[in-house]
Amino acid sequence: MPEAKRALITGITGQDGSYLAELLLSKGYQVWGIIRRSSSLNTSRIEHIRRSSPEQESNFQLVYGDLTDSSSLNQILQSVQPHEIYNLAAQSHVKVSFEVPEYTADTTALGALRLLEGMRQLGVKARYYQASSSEMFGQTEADAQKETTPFHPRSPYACSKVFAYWITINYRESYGMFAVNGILFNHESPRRGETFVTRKISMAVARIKAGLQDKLYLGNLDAQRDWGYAGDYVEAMWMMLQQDQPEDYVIGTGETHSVRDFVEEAFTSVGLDWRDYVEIDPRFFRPADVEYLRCDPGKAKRKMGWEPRVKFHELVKMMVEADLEELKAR
Ligand code: NDP
Ligand code: GDR
Repeated sequence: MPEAKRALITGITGQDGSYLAELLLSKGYQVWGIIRRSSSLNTSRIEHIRRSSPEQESNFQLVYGDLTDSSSLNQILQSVQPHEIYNLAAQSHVKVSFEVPEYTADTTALGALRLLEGMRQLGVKARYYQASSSEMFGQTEADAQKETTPFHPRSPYACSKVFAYWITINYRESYGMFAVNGILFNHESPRRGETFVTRKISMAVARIKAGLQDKLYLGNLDAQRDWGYAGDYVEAMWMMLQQDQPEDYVIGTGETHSVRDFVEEAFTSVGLDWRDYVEIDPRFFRPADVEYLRCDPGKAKRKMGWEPRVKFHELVKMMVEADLEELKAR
């Protein structure tokens, strides 16, 4: 039997890391995930994998490390000798990046460099995926953003992602590495972090419906995003590393909706009028925001045959229903 492929995932405890781990295990990979020590449990999104079949469990290994600590990263690279590396770890919250800009750059920008340089120095010949972001387009003039659209980042987070994007290309061009950027537009799921706007809304709708909450406080309702489903997007990550040539791709649905649309759709799905519950709180505005994003995913469809399966309406429904179920299960 051929040796199983080994994949190393940074950010495995996050939304995308958990879906990607499931996908790779289903394809027969051995999955290694980097986790951080924390005072409270941070593995809730991957506990079900650890508790699944003995075979799956033996193909799933967690190791302690941190993107700010090259000694831990180098040790892991050397011992795991992965065939594929998915760099999903980041301080990923845009608003928080204004509060902790230096830490955000250390993890989100320099973290990518530490991995790439570790691979180079140790001679690790893995294929490398960099989790780049539509936030890099920022204040964009384009009606739909694609691989060639210029960047205008609007936050310390987005500036850090621009560095990580270019250093990935630089290592590809300088050292012939198979290193690619997936420029992913917003993608959500029932596992989305609770302080991102979609999950904040779906949880509030479920709690208001259950009589546990009266109001939902939000910031900018006019911002428009291209929202897709995380489960679809991790497939695109894997596909990018299976191509003959290392290339960068934008991944999104091609549709845009405002935060207000999301709110309306979510409240309507449980028979409520959002105007009775939503209040604006200036605390949730950012020093600079990204007002409009819409992906042109034409290249991903043409070259990889990737297409999103879940669109806006189903996504909102999926998230609200999951939060209603979670409340019932308590
Ligand atoms: P999450 O915020 O859910 O997960 C981030 C992960 O990174 C967590 O596992 C977190 O660990 C880990 N992490 C944070 N800092 C460090 C560090 N210093 N060292 C090691 N690990 C660290 O993000 P998502 O899953 O939503 O996103 C995955 C990646 O894709 C991120 O890089 C994000 O910026 C990017 N991205 C996300 C998009 C989206 O819409 N979701 C769109 C485009 C890009 P812990 O659990 O311990 O905090
Ligand atoms: P974003 O996602 O900044 O696009 O980054 P987020 O859900 O945080 O914000 C989307 C838009 O909603 C507006 N908004 C609010 N946002 C939050 N979090 N909380 C609120 O109360 C609120 N009210 C209005 C924001 O101003 C913004 O315009 C996400 C992250 O996953 C990044 O890591 C990723 O790179 C990008 O998506 C693509």
